Amino acid sequence: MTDTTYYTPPKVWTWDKPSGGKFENINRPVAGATHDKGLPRGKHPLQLYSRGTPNGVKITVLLEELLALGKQGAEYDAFLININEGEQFSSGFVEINPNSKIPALLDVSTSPPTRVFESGAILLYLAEKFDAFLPKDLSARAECLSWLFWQMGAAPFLGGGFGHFYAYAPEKLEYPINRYAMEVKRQLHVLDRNLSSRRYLCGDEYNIADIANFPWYGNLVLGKLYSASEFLDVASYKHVVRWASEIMERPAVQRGRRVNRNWGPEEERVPERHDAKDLD
Ligand SMILES: N[C@@H](CCC(=O)N[C@@H](CS)C(=O)NCC(=O)O)C(=O)O
Repeated sequence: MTDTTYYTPPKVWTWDKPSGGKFENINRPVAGATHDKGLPRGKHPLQLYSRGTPNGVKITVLLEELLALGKQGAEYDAFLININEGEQFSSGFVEINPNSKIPALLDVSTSPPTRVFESGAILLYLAEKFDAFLPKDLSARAECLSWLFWQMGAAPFLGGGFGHFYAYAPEKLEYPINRYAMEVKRQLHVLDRNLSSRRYLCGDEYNIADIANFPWYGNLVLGKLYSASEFLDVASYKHVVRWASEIMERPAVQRGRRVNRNWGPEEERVPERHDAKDLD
């Protein structure tokens, strides 16, 4: 029998004590800005406000892929939003993302500037704007969007569920770890079965569905997320490992995954990117 602390919920929940765990100083039950501060602006058409987490990396990988294709309009400034310090609650950030989460994009090449929030919406916006990494054929496009939206719905169980209770919660509790380990293994099996007959998630072409899924499920099976490789037996999802290893080799992925990263080995950190040379 596991030792568990039982909790009897009160009639009405109130925010009366710190939640504990890694994110206790940023979690709040209310939305909106906590302080008045504008966002910085760089010189490029695209202004990205983000951090090098899996959701942030999706966008910097796509931008680096677009630049590698020669799409000059995809030049971008990537400003670091230090979410551990509450910078996602500044008035400037809330103006472009009322949900106060990275990543958020401002396209200043349109008049007026276009704000885009939610990483899936940003990937779709950029793919449509630059006519790349999104199939044109209606059926192929539907398959791509299905795997893109699958990721948006599935990954919170991996990050907010499994990752939170396995790696970040102040105590290890069997019930939530069990529940989310089960779901994450099921998701890995979904991907593995799909990739058993396809090179990429939607077929022969690499596109925004792969770019969205890679930083979560690719990093997980390559042992770069939550130190959970052994616990989840990630090596058994052979097709996912093969897919992730191939994507990891792409030069744009190698570049994009370093942007807005302000932790880890020095050579992998590029807290802000304002020029291609920042990554060379
Ligand atoms: N569904 C959102 C999720 C974004 C998200 O959860 N971002 C996290 C970092 S990966 C964040 O900004 N957390 C700060 C907070 O919750 O205050 C997306 O895909 O853009």
